[in-house]
Amino acid sequence: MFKKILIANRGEIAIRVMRTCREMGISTVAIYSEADVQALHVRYADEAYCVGGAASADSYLRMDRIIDLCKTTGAEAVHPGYGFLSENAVFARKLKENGIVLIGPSAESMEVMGSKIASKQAVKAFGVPLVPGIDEAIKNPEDALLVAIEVGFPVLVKASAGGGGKGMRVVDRKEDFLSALQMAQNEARSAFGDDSVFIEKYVGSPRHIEIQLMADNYGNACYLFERECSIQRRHQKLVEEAPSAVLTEEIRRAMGEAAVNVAKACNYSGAGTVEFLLSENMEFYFLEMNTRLQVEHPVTELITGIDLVKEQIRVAAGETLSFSQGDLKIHGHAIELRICAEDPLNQFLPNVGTVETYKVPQGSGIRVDDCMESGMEIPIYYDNMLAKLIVWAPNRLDAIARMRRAIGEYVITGIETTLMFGDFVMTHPAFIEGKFDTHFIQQYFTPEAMRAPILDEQEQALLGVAALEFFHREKAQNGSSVDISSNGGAVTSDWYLNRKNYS
Ligand code: MV4
Repeated sequence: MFKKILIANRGEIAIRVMRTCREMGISTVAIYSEADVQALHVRYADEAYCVGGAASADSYLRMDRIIDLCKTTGAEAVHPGYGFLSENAVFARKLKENGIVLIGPSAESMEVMGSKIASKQAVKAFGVPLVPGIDEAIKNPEDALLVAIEVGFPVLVKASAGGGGKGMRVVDRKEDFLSALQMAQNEARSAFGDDSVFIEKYVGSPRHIEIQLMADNYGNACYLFERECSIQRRHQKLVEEAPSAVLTEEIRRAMGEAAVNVAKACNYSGAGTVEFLLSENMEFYFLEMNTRLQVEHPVTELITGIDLVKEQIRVAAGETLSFSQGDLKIHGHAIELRICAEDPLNQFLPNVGTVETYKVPQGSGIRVDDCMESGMEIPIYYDNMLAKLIVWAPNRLDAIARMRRAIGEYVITGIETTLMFGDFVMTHPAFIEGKFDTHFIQQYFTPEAMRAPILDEQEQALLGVAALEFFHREKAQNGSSVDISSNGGAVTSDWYLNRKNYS
């Protein structure tokens, strides 16, 4: 086993990784930028070194300095976290050339999965379901039009080098196809330096469901069930949960097995996530694979009892997976809320400033992954996700109630965050009933709905668990009677809105 690991990241994920290292008796090396001198991840580590200026390109992305630091500190392996260098095949290759282990997959796996076209071609032979369309870069626009007519409009033109929603264009009518194709190619060329585009049937109201998997270097691969990530805004996830409220055991197994086949198709090693679209009629299609540990991995850890970082480290050190598929079971329900420095009342605009008071919720079933303390100034150079609030409970409704309780206890003053938005989601009938797709925020969210209590005084007495029981009593008596169209469904108490005064 490794004796020392360098964590090439910052913020909550750096601390998350170091916590597991400490439990495994592995010492930790942190890196930091000039903007992060005061950061908590620096203080958590056994050793920490400044690698450059505030901008990521001058510090957290400096491969040369990171590799030098591994040599001078004697770190045998690098954990890249997510973002930064985590899916960079050049970095993976450089580490290997220098005899340093990357805690992640091979450069080759990253490259195949980094191209949408290459990944579709690789997984097709393994029987993984693909969205109808073509899995080749379009060469002849006229031929592409024929394919588009065959799969039926609307179709989606996607850039092969795109990802996370970048480089996509919906085409509703065949009359618009050729000009849309041209524009998509131009956009792809200027954004990614690669004008390869392909087409897929547009899936109208999909859910985003992804499968966590783990593979070792001896051909073993297991799926650790799904995460539902449909509550997104502009391709940024805000709420994730495991398991999904809608998967049957049969679909869960089929999706899990498809994900394992994706891993086999690219000779995968370590932790990875396969993204699927789930259509309204419960058909699922492979979208892409993320070759890193993801932000939302804690919900999977809470329902499986597996420490994904520990498994990553074990696999990278050449050990076999510590479990087989038959050992894995879903236990209870977990929900994660991302706490971002954004103002939901003002179009989720990022805001900067200093955190005045910071107090985390505590008690049964609560996990907070953060890197924050009272008085901390938030650097403007990096991602604005500051913390993750994750709850576990024996079932989904209890997890929702627990999330509401935890949000109520959480105190963050000085900056605006997405905490209150979390309460909007937890109290929305469509969320409570599990009837939502990737359009949830667009469909239901307004600042007014988040601010305004929709229940009368008597009903407000039903807050908390009682509010959930109220919705479900209604549902049981009248079918799906709760009107989710008229009022946005926020249940917000004076106590909740004014809680800063109580703290
Ligand atoms: C789609 C789609 C509908 N049909 N593909 C968005 C991000 C990228 N990973 C793929 N995405 C989509 N691909 C077909 N054929 C709809 C989306 C999509 C989406 C997917 C997951 C989560 C949120 C989304 C929001 C808008 C569009």
